Amino acid sequence: MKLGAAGGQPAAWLRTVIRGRPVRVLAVTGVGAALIGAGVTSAILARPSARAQPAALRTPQIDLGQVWGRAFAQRAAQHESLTRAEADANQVPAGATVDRAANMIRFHTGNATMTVVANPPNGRDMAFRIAGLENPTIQISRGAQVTIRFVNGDSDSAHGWLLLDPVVQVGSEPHGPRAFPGAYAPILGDPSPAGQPMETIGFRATTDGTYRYECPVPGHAAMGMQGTLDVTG
Ligand SMILES: [Cu+2]
Repeated sequence: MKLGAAGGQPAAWLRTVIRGRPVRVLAVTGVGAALIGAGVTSAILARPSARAQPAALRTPQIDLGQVWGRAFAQRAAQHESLTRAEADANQVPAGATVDRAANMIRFHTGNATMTVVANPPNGRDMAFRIAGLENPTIQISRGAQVTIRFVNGDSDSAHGWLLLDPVVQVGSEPHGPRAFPGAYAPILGDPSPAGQPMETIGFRATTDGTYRYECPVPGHAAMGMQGTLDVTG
């Protein structure tokens, strides 16, 4: 890079002092500045206008779900066929009643076993399907042992399932600590020739409360992948 022609932008070396250290700053109009000092090599971006900013420096619009879908493909412990995943997504769990008008599932037994399918075909995008409902409210008795067969029914995006308590809103995203030990299905990637990735998890719902389940892939809860799980005595 020649002085005065940094990427076609006017440039000049400046001398200044940062935190007591003399440094040389290569100032490049409309792009940023590179700092070179004693033991310091770092880059600071100035605030060029969007028009002047080269495309490579603009904030990329990355869909982490798709990136992680590819990264986590082939890593699931279990798989099932897409046909089976679609059937599972609509299956009413044993020991439960479904109120479709209220979008609610109520378990009446001490063992609550259900299949949760993320983004199955022929359903609403960015939603969990359980017993034919999208993101239903799930009611469970205190002390119940909960078993969840979590299936990623998507063709090209990673998804997970996480139960939170309490819910803390960070920007547009709900977050918080895990509600109960084990109440987390790991992020599963894209399907493989073996089928849709699947993981079975279990936890005991020991404490009354209203908890929120969500997909932990950044942005997905805000796009709709969330619902409520109530534990009552
Ligand atoms: Cu997701």
